[in-house]
Amino acid sequence: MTIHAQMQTGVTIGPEVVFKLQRHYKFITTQTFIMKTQFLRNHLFIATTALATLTSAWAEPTHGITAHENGPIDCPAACCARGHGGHIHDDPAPISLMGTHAHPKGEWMLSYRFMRMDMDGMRGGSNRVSSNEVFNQGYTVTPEDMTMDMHMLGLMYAPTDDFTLMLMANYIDSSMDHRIFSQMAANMINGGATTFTTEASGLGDTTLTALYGLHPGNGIEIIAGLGLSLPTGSITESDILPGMGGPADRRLPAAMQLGSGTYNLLPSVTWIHDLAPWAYGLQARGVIRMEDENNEGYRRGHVFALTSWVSYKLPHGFTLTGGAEYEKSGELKGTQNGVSLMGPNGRSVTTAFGENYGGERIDGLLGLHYQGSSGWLEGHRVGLDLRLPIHQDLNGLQLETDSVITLSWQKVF
Ligand SMILES: [Cu+2]
Repeated sequence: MTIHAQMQTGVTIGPEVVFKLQRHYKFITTQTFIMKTQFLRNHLFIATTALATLTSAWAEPTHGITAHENGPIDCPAACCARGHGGHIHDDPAPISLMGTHAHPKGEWMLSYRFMRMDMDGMRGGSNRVSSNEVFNQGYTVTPEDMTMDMHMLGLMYAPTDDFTLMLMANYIDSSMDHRIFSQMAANMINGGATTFTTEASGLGDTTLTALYGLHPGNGIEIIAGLGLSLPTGSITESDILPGMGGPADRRLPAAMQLGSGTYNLLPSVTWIHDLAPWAYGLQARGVIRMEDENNEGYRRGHVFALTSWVSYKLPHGFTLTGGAEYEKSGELKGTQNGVSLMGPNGRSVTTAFGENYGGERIDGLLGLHYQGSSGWLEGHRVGLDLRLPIHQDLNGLQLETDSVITLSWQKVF
């Protein structure tokens, strides 16, 4: 769709003008964005460190004497939620994390999350690289930026006091901007336009998770989760792409596909220590691909993530959260069916190659959520969560992530 518009514009006012306008606009937005994120990143890091230090200093002296706001400190999830007319058991975890609470028997919860991920500029390992540096490594096309929006609809139900089931469906909407290495190559494969955009949208993979909650007392809660990810997201999305003979409808690389194409196992363990008004927690989780390859000849890498956070309960139902997350993911294995590996400069696009997937990253998390306890707000929980990168060491050449924003709404029935 977008490429049609660009090409039509290109014919009217010339591709060079369009290209210059785009570069100019991108330069300005990139400069302001870098300034903004750098500022936020520094402050987020300081805030997180300060919170963590304060909490560890606080933890021991208050242990066992602080009254839980919703009851005694060793009150299990079941009694808290029941005793207070069905609001969500006080979940102090950042709202972008899943599987951080269980429900009492017979309780339902509906949730909606909106996530926007912004990526701008390429990275090789932990260093930023320019488009020209990508071309110098033999690629014909480089991604320059990407936006991914994800709408997540979740349903939780507890058949017993120990087990909670969670179903989650996603709708994904992605857009990626690219640049071709030279005008001559653009003439050969893209009708003369040196930039193009690809888009894909639709249902993502669906997950079904069982959570088992343990309450050993003293405000400690342990939740073990085991999920199964079903390959409901399409991996055969296409868009107008450059290639020999000019732009045509062609298969998109895995980075733009909506699903993984494989059945994945999602184990997780969450440990929360609630010392109201403070709480802190740890979550370890993974994505294990249960097949060697999907129907299109590849599989994405396994993922391991570890998140630690602290939260502080403010008056009037507000909770502030801060933390850090480490994530490691593997390369993409196999060869993507229908995705060309060759171009006029040698290789096609970075996303066609499995070595340009996965890597290690550390992100800072900062969030605020609000839990309604009376009137029409009773039982509603809304929140905002911001993730900013502290460290990224990506495999091969990939777009770096600049920010992830999550908005969330939850309601218990
Ligand atoms: Cu829930």
